[in-house]
Amino acid sequence: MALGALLATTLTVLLTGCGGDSAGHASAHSGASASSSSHGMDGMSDKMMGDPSATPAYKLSGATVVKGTFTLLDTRPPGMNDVKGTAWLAQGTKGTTVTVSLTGLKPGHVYMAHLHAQHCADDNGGSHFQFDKGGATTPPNEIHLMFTADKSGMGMTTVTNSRKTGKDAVAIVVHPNEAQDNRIACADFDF
Ligand SMILES: [Cu+2]
Repeated sequence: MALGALLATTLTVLLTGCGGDSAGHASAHSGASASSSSHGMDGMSDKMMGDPSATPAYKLSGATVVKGTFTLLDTRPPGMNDVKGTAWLAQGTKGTTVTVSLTGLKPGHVYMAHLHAQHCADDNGGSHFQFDKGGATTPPNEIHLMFTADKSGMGMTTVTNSRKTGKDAVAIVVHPNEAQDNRIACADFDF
């Protein structure tokens, strides 16, 4: 009887705790999605800039995968000296899938990575890779990955484009989302 009462009390405390917590998370999440859709994107376009829960490029079966290790660029902003990471580019029946995974970022900050048309040693990656050269500077004509660093400064996301880049998207460059002229790090794919 006493044990039953104790269990009931414990359960009530747990339920109350969970209720308060999940309400807090729910409002935090709706705040986050409201701010990401304020970039003028609908849900479809948001996915075109990456989905952290999508199957990463290195896990795709039947696709040809190349990999690159990020190296810091001299153009990086202050406080970005510990950025490290890897990018994978897979090409298969789904088109092109790209995954980036980085650590050493500023927690809570938003970053943008693009596929670039030149190698890292060549003008820090040069201009963006484009399927139709001279066309739109947005996805799906370019491949962009937008992601937010977590509390530990880790950021990862995956994006898929229905077309294949072939060997023309030779590198990937990561930028602070609010200052995309600023190049933090670059990785050459090992074609
Ligand atoms: Cu870029």
